[in-house]
Amino acid sequence: MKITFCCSNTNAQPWLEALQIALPEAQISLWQENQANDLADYGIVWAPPQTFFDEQTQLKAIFNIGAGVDALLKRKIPAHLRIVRLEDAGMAVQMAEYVMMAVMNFYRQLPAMKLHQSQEKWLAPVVNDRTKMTVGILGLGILGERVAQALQHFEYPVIGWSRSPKNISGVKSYVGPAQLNNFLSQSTILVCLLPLTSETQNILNNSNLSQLPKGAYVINAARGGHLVEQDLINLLDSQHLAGATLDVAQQEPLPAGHPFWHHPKIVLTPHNAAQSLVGPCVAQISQQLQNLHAGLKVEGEVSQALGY
Ligand code: NDP
Ligand code: OXD
Repeated sequence: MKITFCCSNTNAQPWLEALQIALPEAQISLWQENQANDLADYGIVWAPPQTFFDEQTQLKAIFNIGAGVDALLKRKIPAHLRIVRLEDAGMAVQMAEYVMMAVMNFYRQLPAMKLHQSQEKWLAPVVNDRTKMTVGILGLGILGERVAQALQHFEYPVIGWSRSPKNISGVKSYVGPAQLNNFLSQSTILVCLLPLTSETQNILNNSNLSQLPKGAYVINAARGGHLVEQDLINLLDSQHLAGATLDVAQQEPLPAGHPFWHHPKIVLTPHNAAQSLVGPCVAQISQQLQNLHAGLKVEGEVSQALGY
């Protein structure tokens, strides 16, 4: 079988080496433009250009080196082409860690303590009531569920919102647009772990964020396209929201002069909440690719219609 690897902004060498070890029978090569004669059966990709699809006309399936497929689905992709994304593959624990870092930073009031430190004050902030620190997770999928477990370990009340109902122990499930306001009005900390689709784009807007209780905290570790950035800034500046941790932005890297760089209530990280690590990702992709090739069940298939 022939596999072509096309990942922008990635050092391809460690991936190619690990893939060749995992799939010794396969001919694996780095995709290069204008080599339309070299047609592969499978693609392993991250944000490929449209030319990739225009030239690689014999592909049976593509494997996305990431959980989110929003960038991929911007391309014109033949409807028959099967698309497989990563499910967890070492990302869920990283995401749980990231969200816990942000939740604890807020709940344990680290910025206030840093300020006291700079003022040489040995002063403990008033303890927040944990039972009132309900964490609402938008998106109770692979990552959202793992995050819910981590939060429950530290006894935060957790609720979640998704398209279909969920049965996760201790997590109240809210479903669809009709239950969104009820869910938001109870979320003292809001965590976004939704895929970016036409339905979820701009979901973190003034109207929805205003439903959060006064003094709420927002964590967006999903996609920049979920957040209307100016609405967040207005709600932070008007004191409705206490702060935000953002791993993603509408434009990445964040452009020079963007208000997020220096906003005192925003913690910004460079889209590294959960990274695709070569070992676990290659293990999952090679297994799914072999399953698909053998006509067996494949996990992580993406619906082009739903957009995730
Ligand atoms: P999943 O597909 O497993 O979960 C998505 C969840 O969102 C599901 O619960 C789904 O509901 C819900 N959902 C989707 N559309 C809607 C909608 N219209 N209304 C309500 N709920 C909806 O994805 P993952 O958990 O694996 O990943 C989530 C996202 O996290 C990725 O798409 C990616 O954008 C982002 N990500 C960010 C990373 C980072 O480093 N910042 C790293 C990895 C991922 P249902 O279960 O009913 O289908
Ligand atoms: C992903 C990401 O979607 O890293 O996997 O953002």
